Amino acid sequence: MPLDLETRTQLIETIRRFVDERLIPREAEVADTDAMPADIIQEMRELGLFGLSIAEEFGGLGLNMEEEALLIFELGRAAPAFRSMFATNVGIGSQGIAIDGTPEQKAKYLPRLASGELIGSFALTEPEVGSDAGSVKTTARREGDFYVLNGTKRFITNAPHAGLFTVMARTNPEVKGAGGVSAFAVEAGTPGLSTGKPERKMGQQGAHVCDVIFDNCRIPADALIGGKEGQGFKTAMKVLDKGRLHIAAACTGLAERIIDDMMAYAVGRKQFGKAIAEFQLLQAMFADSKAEALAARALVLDSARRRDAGEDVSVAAASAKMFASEMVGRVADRNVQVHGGSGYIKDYRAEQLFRDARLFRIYEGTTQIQQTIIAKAMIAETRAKLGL
Ligand code: COS
Repeated sequence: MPLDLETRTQLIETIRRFVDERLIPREAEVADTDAMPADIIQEMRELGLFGLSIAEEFGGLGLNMEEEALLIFELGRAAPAFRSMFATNVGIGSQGIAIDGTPEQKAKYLPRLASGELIGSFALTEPEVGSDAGSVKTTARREGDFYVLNGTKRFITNAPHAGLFTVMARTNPEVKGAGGVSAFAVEAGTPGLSTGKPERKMGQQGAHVCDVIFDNCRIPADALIGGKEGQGFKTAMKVLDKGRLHIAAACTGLAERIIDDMMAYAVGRKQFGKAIAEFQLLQAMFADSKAEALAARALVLDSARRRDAGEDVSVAAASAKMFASEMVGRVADRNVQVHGGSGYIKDYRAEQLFRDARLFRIYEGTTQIQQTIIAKAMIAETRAKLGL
């Protein structure tokens, strides 16, 4: 059930205050220490952020996609590492189970994911399998009442903190493509599962990624998500459709924040005897940024409403993710330019947010993969229309 307008407005205002008063002031500390403060994680738990998208019957807030997007616009205004802390539980780390899990799997894991007691991670990418996600090489061999997992997953967000992994692995070696892949819910601490050293990254310090290694890792057969082999790739794609809308909302929120920073600097900074905001060459940057951020917001909300109405949003989600992530890249770049020399100096947030924003064009599907998804659907639709 959608929230009534008053509750929704209150929730947005609470989150906005949390972002302005608690998260933005801690950005430098998180970036410098590359760690998420325990008190902030606890406050995120208390606000219900880990369970935004998880149904109320499992202890989450049960928001629909439109409501989630509205909150992520706000949360996206803080440096992205903060959102990353709970976002895998809201999206890719829980939704495999929420969308395709058996009733037992949902009952077992969703309450602990919703409360933030358990951090969920999504393990699809491998050293040799990035964009070509249907080619996963990690194997899951059936042995009686168990599966035995072998392989390595790479760049897995929140893996160092995860208690539960959604793992895509090949159950049928005869089928080389997507149809041979199954999804599993694998608990951290299972013998044979280990995590690598956290990667050193370009940006988003405070958010952590590392390898996840399976070495004869035996898991019970009922860890197979949905209880059916060969469905794992489709589960992953459904999870990513939703995840891409979430990322597009995060990009939009970050762009809106950066625009505020850009304007505050431009109005305060004087050159040639007046505020640099008075110069028309900069005004073009402000106007382009504003119009593009408004367009992203509208696209995200329209796509989210379509998903809530039960439409297939693969193309809309790919379009929103592509547009919003490219847009925030341009906005972050203009902000560095407006800041001039200060834009290159660490004491200002412009350079950090520029580096932080860069990841959005890569993870949960690169811009080029989104283009492929959109174009492929357009061609298929046209062929069907023309009977070709
Ligand atoms: N929802 C449900 N099912 C989907 C789907 C979706 N969004 N997208 C594809 N499928 C289904 C297809 O219908 C097809 O089913 P059938 O075999 O029954 O016809 C199956 O999945 C295979 O689809 P397709 O042939 O399109 O797969 P491809 O191997 O061509 O791969 C891309 C498609 C490139 C889009 C996919 O591999 C992808 O998204 N790659 C990027 C992965 C990514 O985002 N990684 C980021 C890391 S995770 S944070």
